[in-house]
Amino acid sequence: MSAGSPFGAWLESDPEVARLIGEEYERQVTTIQLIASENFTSPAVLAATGSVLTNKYSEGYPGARYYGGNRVIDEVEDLARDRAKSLFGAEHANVQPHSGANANLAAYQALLEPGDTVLAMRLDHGGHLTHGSPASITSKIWRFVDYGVTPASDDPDVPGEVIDFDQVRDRAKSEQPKLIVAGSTAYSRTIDAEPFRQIADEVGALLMFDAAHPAGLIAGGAHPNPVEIADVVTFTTHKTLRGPRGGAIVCKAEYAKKIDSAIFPGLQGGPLEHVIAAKAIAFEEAARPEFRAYAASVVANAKAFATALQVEGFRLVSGGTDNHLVLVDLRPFDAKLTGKVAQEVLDRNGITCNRNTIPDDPRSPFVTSGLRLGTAAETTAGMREGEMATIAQLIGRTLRHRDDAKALSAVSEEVAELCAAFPPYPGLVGST
Ligand code: DSN
Repeated sequence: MSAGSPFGAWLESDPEVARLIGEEYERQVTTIQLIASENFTSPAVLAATGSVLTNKYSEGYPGARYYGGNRVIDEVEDLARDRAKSLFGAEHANVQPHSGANANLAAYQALLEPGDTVLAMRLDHGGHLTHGSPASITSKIWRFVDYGVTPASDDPDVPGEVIDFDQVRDRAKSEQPKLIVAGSTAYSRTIDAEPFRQIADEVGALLMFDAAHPAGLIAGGAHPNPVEIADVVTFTTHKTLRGPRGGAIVCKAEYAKKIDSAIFPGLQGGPLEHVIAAKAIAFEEAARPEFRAYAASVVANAKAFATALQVEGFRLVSGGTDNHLVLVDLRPFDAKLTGKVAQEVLDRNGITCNRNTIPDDPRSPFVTSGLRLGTAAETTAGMREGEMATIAQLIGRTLRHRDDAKALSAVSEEVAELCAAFPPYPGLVGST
């Protein structure tokens, strides 16, 4: 095992895997993590995901399992469900989805019949694969129609590249969807559930809010809570919520039975109770006052980052951010620079992020003209607005001097110094 890994002697029986985990640990703590859907979970969450709960089969739900020996597991899952309900003010919670994609699939399965129409955000305007991408099974089972964002605007009084609610209403009226999906995977503005609810009510549709990205901001009071407004809210537990990798669903009591049946036996088999225990820990952590401060810092950092990126000459989709991410349009910075090349150059120099399509991107989703950058992980590591300005400068220098080995070497050194000053796991043995 690498000297830098804090994950102990149990892995020594498999040196190959131990080495890889150690190397990944080193990568995470010595490079800057800007992927908007990632975070650093707490040591307690790491411990629960590595616990003996992984040994247990518990198909079913607390009090109604298909296997014996679930007395303790029932308590674990009940605790996680109760904490999720309390955190989001929900009537019902299902903590079994293995991922956000599964949570979305289950919600569709619970609320729709095959062939029903769903109105959701366009993928290239910020929607998710499970919002009806032709590549996703969702589009093979249900009929998806889409809405997008308004055109870019130079007029400060006309907000550009924000959800076009006139289009949402027009599409809802003409397509008569059974379900409207609010929520996105690459949208840097607040998503208010209220106007979606109004439109859904006008056309007699149900409303689902995909809160995969803002779940932690919602828990921490830095984004409006859609739970009382939407019929069903799906989310992931590993992004801004800072828990283990996984999904969850909260909903009104009237949909509880359908949602539960859609997850099991509809979509999944045995739940991952070690992950559910870790979700319970994350829900408790997110209810603490310090998590409110964290959520506020994530947003403040993203705003500072946005300003500093603009100083570097980058155009931001919608002109800025209200949440944990910014979407950079690289074309005004350098018309020849694609998202793919930018991601690769940054990666080689210790800055981890992902390429992303921008609205109406002329390039393919594999190449793209944009980068998506998020502040959730490095805020957990303790970075604040000053460090965000430094990272924006490092990004600008890396991409401007991407063929200059000396300039890139200087960037890599500064990245290493910055990461050494903000270790995400300072209490763990072997961490830097
Ligand atoms: N891949 C997730 C994200 O990065 O937003 C969504 O599935």
